[in-house]
Amino acid sequence: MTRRWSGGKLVVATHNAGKLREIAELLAPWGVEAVSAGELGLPEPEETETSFIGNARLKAKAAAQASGLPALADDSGLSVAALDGAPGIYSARWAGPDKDFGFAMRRVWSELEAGRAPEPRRGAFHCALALVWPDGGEAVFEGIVEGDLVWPPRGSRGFGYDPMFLPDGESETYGEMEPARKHASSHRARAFRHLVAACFEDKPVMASTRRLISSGSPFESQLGYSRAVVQGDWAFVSGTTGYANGVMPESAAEQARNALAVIGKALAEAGFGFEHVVRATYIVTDAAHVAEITPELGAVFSEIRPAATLVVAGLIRPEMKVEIEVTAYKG
Ligand code: ITT
Repeated sequence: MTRRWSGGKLVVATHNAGKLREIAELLAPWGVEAVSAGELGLPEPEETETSFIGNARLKAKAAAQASGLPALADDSGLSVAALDGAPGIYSARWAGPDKDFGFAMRRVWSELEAGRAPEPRRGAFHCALALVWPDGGEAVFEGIVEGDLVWPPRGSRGFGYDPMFLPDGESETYGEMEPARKHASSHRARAFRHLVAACFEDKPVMASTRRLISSGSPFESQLGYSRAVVQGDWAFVSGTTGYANGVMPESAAEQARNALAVIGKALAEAGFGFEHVVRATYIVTDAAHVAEITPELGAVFSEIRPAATLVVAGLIRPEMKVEIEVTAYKG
C-alpha cells in the first residue's frame, strides 16, 4: 500500500513559477507546510530520463536527498499526436534558454503546418507527480487531458502552452479560462486527485473553497441564491425552470428542455457534465405533465440514472409547469 502523508514540511520540487502556483493551490486544503525548491536554494537537476514519470521521480528524489524532507515533483508537457508525441518531455526545452513559450507554441504550429497535419490538431497535456521520501519511499501518479490545438493562441492566463490548448468539452483555452476552472479538471488536478486518494487523509484539513455560479436570472438576487454552488468534488444546481431569454414556452416538454439546457450550462461552467449527476428532483404542477416531460428527461438521464424524486406541487409563477434540480459529484 502507498505510504500516507503524515504531516510536516513538503518540498515542492519545481523551478517553474506557473506550476508552483498551481501545486500550492492544489495543496492548500490539505494543511501541508509547502516550501519551494527555490526557497531552499536547491539546484535544478538535469532531466535525463525518457518519460514523464522517470523525470518526476528523478526531480523528487534529488530534492528529497538534498533537503532531507519529502519532496513532490511534477513532470509535465504537451504531446501532439501529429508530431509523434513531441514536444512531450521536451516541452520546457522547446521554449529555449529564455523560456519563451510564444516561440515554443509557434514551433508546434509551424511543424504541424509543415507536415500538413489534418484539422482538428489534437494535443494532450500530461502530468506525472512523484512524491519521494528521504528514505527512498515513493509514490507516482499521472493525469492526462486531451484537447484541440488552436491558432492563434488565445488568452494570457495560465502558463506555458496554455493559450493554444482547448480542452475537450470547453469553449475557452486554458489561457482564457478562470484558473479555478482549469484546476478543477486539468492534467495536474487529475494526477493530484490520485495522489490525494492514495497518500493524504480522507478529509481536507481546511474546508475546500466554495464557488458560486450565476446564470444572471433576476430571481437570483431577489431570493438570494446561486444557479449553482461548487464545493470540492460536488456541484449543486438550483431548481431551474423553463425560461429561455426571459420567455416561458407553453408546453411542459419545452420547459423541461430549456431547464435542462440551463442546467447543462451551469454544470459545464462548474467543470461538470450530465454524466456526473447523482441526484435529480423533478417538480411538476400537474401529474399530467409527467408524460410530456419524460422523453426530455430520458434524453439526458437514461444512461445516467440518478437517484430521483418526482413531486407534484405549485410553482412560484402561473406560467411555470416544471422545475428541475440536480446534484453532481466528480470523485
Ligand atoms: P521544473 O522541472 O522545475 O518543474 P519545468 O518548466 O522545466 O520546471 P518540465 O520539465 O516538467 O518543467 O516541463 C514542462 C513544460 O510543459 C512546462 O515548462 C510548460 O511549458 C509545459 N506545461 C506543463 N504543464 C502545463 C500546463 O498546465 N499548462 C501549460 N503548459 C504546461
